[in-house]
Amino acid sequence: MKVWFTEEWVDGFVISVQIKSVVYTKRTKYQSLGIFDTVEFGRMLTLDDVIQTTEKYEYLYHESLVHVPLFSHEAPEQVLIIGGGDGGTLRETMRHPYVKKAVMVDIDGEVIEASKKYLPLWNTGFSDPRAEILIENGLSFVAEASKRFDVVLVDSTDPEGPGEALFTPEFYASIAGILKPGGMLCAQTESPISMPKMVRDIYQRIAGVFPVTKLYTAPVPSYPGGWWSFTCGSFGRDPAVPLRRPPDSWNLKFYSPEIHERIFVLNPKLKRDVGITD
Ligand code: AG3
Repeated sequence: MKVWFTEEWVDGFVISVQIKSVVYTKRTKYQSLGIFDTVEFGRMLTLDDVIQTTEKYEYLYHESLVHVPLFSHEAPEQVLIIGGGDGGTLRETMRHPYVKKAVMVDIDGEVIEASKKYLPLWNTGFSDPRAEILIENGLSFVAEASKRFDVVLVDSTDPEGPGEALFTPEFYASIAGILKPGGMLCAQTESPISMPKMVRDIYQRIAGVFPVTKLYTAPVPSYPGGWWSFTCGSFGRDPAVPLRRPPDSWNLKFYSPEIHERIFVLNPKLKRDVGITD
């Protein structure tokens, strides 16, 4: 018998992933968590029946979210990660020798615990002495933080349930308030192909706060439409210009300085959909 996990991508269109075994499931205080071994994607984490990360394709998402801002910032020493409980964003962040401290704030400690136990590929950053893990509401954290950061990475779920607050204008304004001079925000901003209106709304909210706002995209076959967007905001620094290159020893699979420059090139329909005029 074949067992399938199904996520509804949009009305009338689902993706189904064949399950080999159920590794762990839990109803946490905030969401339902599932970890599965799958036939095609390897190990997979789901939250509220939405695919969050898969062994086969996580590099596309995490390398894109992290290395674009970290390589375009002059000296990213203090990094804040909001969300990212699986650890993939932290793992990529900790590769950077510039980083003196990375604070990761996730609302759901049970996602972190499960990831530490069952997601060996993603969890290597947790043990880094420069990493500080806080189980807290990200919205309140940024609203109340006294510390300032060079780069803020928002690695949230979709704007439904616990992730919803992490797409609000208030949240982006609070982030702007805790950035150091030259600082930069970079957030995952949903699917440009299957949710263009959502991407537009999020982009416009970030553009309402940051004078420099730039969207880039990467393929992620396990997310709706197979194509994902990220948006950076800054007060001057151009996130599209890499200042350093990763050493070969990192063995990255997607990111390179050449990719960095190209992923900011957007097709005409996407520009129109999102309201980008330049
Ligand atoms: N966070 C963004 C996942 C969004 C996926 N959406 C969906 N499948 N509808 C990923 C967390 C990885 N660190």
